[in-house]
Amino acid sequence: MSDDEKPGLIGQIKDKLIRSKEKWAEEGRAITGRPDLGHVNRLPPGQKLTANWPVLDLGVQPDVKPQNWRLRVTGLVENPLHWTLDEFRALPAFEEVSDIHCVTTWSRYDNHWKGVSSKTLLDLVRPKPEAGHIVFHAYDGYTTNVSLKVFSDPNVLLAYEWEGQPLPREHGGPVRVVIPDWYFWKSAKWVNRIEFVADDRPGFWEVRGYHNEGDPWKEERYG
Ligand SMILES: Nc1nc2c(c(=O)[nH]1)N[C@H]1C(S)=C(S)[C@@H](COP(=O)(O)O)O[C@H]1N2
Ligand SMILES: [Mo]
Repeated sequence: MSDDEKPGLIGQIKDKLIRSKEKWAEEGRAITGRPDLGHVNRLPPGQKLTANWPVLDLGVQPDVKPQNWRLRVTGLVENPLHWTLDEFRALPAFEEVSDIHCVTTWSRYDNHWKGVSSKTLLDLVRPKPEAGHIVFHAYDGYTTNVSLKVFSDPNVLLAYEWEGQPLPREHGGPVRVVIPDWYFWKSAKWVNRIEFVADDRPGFWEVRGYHNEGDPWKEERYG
């Protein structure tokens, strides 16, 4: 899918769903006011453990065929690169087990991911000194932002497998971002571009009442 096709998809998003999530943000829903800064528990405050894996999206699940998937790295890097899925899967693989915490209050433990670590990607593209932030762009028009520091965390990856299987389409396959230390809205599904920028640029939910960071241990849900 080319970038030109994206505005059509974003036009189809479920306005009602977005409105209700915005309303949650306005009302501060699910804030317990009991931060667990010491991480004595595994379950962050206000979260409920789930065994299944809920699907959340904007009402569109782009059908990106493996042969059509591309990932581009743009912006403030010394070495802008792009990969096909085969090329991406030929990069050094990184495997990781981590917990998911969604701002809508479900958490899921022990997800086995395989993909390319942010470290491998950063070593290849070499961010310029002025690059301080990252914007993820996805095939459905979704965007989300993190600092370069957060992206550099050793548990961050671009995942193409979950539990030993290709990442399912509804969960962002062929490739999604996984940032375990932040609420899951920061983990862009169907990622197709990683943009390095100097100044922070809030993404889709960040401009609709969600926190700019998203640390579940501090309940950074809405901001
Ligand atoms: N491209 C894209 N990525 C996205 C979203 C989205 O709508 N589009 N939703 C975010 C939100 S709000 C959540 S909670 C998680 C949900 O991931 P899951 O459906 O695999 O559970 O994806 C995040 N990444
Ligand atoms: Mo979410």
